[in-house]
Amino acid sequence: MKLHYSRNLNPRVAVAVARHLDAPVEYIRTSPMGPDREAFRAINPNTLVPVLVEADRTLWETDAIACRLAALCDPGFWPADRQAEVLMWVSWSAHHFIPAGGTFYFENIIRPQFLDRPADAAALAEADSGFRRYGGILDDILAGRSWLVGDRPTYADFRVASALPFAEQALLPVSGFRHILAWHDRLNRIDAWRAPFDGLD
Ligand SMILES: N[C@@H](CCC(=O)N[C@@H](CS)C(=O)NCC(=O)O)C(=O)O
Repeated sequence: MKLHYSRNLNPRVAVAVARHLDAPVEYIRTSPMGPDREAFRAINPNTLVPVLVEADRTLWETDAIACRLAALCDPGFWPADRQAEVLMWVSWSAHHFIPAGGTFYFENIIRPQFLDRPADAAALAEADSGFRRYGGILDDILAGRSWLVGDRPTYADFRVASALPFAEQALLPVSGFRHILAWHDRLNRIDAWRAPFDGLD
């Protein structure tokens, strides 16, 4: 199995999952929008990473890759009896929490590297309001539990936390959310989450 990745937000989650589950994957650092973009289109027509390539199937989308790796390596990471709850968090983060965090990530990390234009203040203001709203919901829930689903880390935790490793550089307004910060400290005790790219290209 080959996992094509870059060091950006979504592939970071996929690599963290693969390493956490000790999945037997070959890690291939890829620039899907770089010079090999046209060749990469055959692997993923979206020209984005991560992509998991197996002998008989190719999966793009971080969530699908995590689902597949959990099924192969540790079903408890996406537990069958709590599948809907994990999916609830995956969906909530995709539609609400990550778009807010992702705007900070894009405007404050990606844009200065690749785009010659100032940060979009209106987009950041909207993201700030979204991050505070949904962050408040997450913080309240985490006040009463260590992990989002059950009593061990699952993919729900990895997915909802996608933007948090970039909090400082992206200027995420996370400082008031003490339960989110404590939860992310717990996640950071997992080597694969804290340093997914250690030893990789
Ligand atoms: N919905 C996709 C989004 C994938 C995506 O946006 N990937 C970005 C990184 S976050 C990408 O490939 N950018 C080009 C690069 O990293 O070189 C997923 O969850 O996998």
